[in-house]
Amino acid sequence: PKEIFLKDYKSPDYCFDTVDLKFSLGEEKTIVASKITVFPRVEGSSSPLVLDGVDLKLISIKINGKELKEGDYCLDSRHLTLLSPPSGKFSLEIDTEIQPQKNTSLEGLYKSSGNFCTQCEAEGFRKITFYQDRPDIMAKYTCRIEADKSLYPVLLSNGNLIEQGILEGGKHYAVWDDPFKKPCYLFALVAGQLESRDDIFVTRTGRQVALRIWTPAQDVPKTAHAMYSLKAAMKWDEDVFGLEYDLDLFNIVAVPDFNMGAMENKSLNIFNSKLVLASPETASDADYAAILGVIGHEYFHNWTGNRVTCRDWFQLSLKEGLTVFRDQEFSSDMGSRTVKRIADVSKLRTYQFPQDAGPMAHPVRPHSYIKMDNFYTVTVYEKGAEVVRMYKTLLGTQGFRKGMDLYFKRHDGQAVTCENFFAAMRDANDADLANFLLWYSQAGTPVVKVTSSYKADAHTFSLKFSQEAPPTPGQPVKEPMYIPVAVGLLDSSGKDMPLSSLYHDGTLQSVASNNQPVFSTVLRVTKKEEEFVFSDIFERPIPSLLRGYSAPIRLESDLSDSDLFFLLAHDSDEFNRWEAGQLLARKLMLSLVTDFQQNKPLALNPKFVQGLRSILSDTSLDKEFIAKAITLPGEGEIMDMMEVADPDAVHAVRTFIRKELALQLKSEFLSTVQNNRSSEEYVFNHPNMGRRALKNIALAYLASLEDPEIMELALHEYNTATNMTEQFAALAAIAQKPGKTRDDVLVDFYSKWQHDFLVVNKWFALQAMSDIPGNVANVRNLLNHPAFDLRNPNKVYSLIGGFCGSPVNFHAKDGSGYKFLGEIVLQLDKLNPQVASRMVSAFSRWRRFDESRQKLAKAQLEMIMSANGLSENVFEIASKSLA
Ligand code: BAL
Ligand code: ZN
Repeated sequence: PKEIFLKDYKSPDYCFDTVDLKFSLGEEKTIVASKITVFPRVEGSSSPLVLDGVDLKLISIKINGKELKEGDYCLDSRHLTLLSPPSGKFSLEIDTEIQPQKNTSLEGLYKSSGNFCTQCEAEGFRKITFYQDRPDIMAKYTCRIEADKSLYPVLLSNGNLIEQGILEGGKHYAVWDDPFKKPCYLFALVAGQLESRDDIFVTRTGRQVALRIWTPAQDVPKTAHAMYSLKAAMKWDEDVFGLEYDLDLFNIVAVPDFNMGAMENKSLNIFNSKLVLASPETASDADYAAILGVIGHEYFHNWTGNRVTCRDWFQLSLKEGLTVFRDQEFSSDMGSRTVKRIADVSKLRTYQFPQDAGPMAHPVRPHSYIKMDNFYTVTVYEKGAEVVRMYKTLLGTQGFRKGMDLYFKRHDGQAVTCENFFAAMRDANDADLANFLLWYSQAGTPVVKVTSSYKADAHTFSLKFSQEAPPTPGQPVKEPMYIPVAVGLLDSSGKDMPLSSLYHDGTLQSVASNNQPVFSTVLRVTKKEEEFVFSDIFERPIPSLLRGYSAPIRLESDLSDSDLFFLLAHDSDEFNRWEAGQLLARKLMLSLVTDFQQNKPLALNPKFVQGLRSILSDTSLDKEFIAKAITLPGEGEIMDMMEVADPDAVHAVRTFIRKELALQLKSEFLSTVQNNRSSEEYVFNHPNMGRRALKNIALAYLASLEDPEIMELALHEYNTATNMTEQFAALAAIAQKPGKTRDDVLVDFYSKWQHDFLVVNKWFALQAMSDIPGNVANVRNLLNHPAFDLRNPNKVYSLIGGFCGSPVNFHAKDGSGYKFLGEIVLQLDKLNPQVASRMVSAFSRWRRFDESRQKLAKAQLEMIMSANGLSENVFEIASKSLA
């Protein structure tokens, strides 16, 4: 397989102006006729025109109406090359045949539940027709769709419907015209038996936009929340960024078979059903929140992605990091900012930090790839969003908005790079952002160490920073990064001290704003070692560092446990209150892991229990915040901090702490469950979600006890729940303990919900993630369950992905988990390489484990690498993991 490098980027020799597509959709074959106006980018040049094309049957090619003969072109399994095209503008017509009904890769045109749909990003358009399949080729499209009317009554594509009618033989047609230039990855087509929920959004300039969400008829009632989310997103983008929707129609289609979460095709977003369909009985609060965020995300792409797109795929974070940042802000504004920030930072730590520390580590803008699909990663998305957030932290809300405005003013209708975004932010604010661009090119999570000292006689408080970015594949040595560190100083009563000035680089600088002291300031840490000294500090403060998690780094400070308990109780930055609790929990867990490994008895620090008890009983706190604050760091996060990851020890310790907390806080947890029941109808809002989250975590703690009364309580909650959030939480609580009750309730849940594939996926995931010893056998059995299907990505993510997320069973000492995954990856690779490569990623950190596990995991990777006909997707991940 061939590696593609950013440094080799070249502008295309040919541009496309207009693209007219005609699809004749059929059961046996589909004919795609394309007519493209082509012109050389440099006038007079007549180099060969190379078109991408995979799994296509070429029927004919014409240039300016004249059919080409063999010898005028070259065809191989990936390209169609026109050897000597005309030197000026010309028309290129190509007819191809494809078989969407056989396409299990779910890229290009394929069938899902009998309907036709497309997924073209990143490089799926080349499975539809021969084309220059790269994002810097932007053209205006029309699309004519012809299909059987009774089988496919709804025919959709991008833009406006300009014509439709009846054809002979029971067929009909529709013609769509998209007035905006777009790259082919934003092309979309849907044809099928669908019905819509319709609504209208009136833009701030008074235009009426028709909104339609399409699903099979029986699911239309489950689209109310998606419609609410869409309208909220449209309004939010106007209010916050001044961005208005630009067409008179916006369509969303939900399909059950989809590799990703959703896709932002111009005016025809296609979604994984999981991220559209919700009802209180079938979807949890987490599902509702995900729908809000992803509907927002895809809508926001209309400006950040579609109107301004990427020059090449290396720039993916230009649109994804920015759009994730935008959806995070949207969700924050719609709910609790602190809780959303905690959730986003937890996600970064759980998934991105390990990637950044492993063999697949890559910069936010990767330098190379074999398969672009492998780079839709937490680094490009979530770390990319943190990079965008740092611009806002450095430039302020208004400065950031000025940068965004300039970005659109300069680049609307263009395919651009991360430097263009940086330049817009810098120029709009006349800012010195120094070497900030290193965030795009250096991989690895920087480690920042900070030590503090107070001089009572001089009234100064010093923070000394040192930073180190760890080596990553291909980048042994790193330069110091530009790191914004938001800081506040707490006095002995727990209040923020006023900050007015500090010494830095030998000068006294003001940190006041309009001559008024501030209570939090952003230090710009840019050197390998650097000191900031606050003046006029009249008592020893306790510093609150990296407030709001102002940079994606690992911070190591000299704060003592008692400082952390103080911050947990008092910090005005709620994120850092949570963070202080997490730091204490991490320290505690790591020290108990050592005790466990040395066969010492485990004991819980009473101060830790007391800290959690105070949080749990603090009625002034937001309930969702409390739920987050009493959640222990995940097992993966703790393993990540160990020299040699020990999944058994970490699991034993986390289980011990949970159980001990449940014993010692039993009465608090019991009253939390009782006081947070509700007889009201389900409402998706922050207070109600907080109530449910708190009740559910209390129940989960209690269920770790061997206590028949608690089992009764959990059963009661399961039987009386009126929404999926509480029903599923009760099921999960019961399922913690193997036995008849667990088995019966799992059977009951399936029989209740077997008609709803999204709920059944939750049932698969719950069993797959179980820490019950030897669970691999149960997961193997579930592969044969009638509701399971290896061809459906959601089912694979639930069952196989869920299993890999259970450290004790996936990393079982006997290698049974690794063997299972090895077998599945090979089966999946034949059906859907993108999904297979996501699954094989679970092996990538095999070197973190003990020798015996290393040997077993490595053997599976080698077995995969030796398989015949391995996809490039799996090859890239497996080979880089072994390198
Ligand atoms: N562009 C792929 C799906 C998404 O990130 O929106
Ligand atoms: Zn996106």
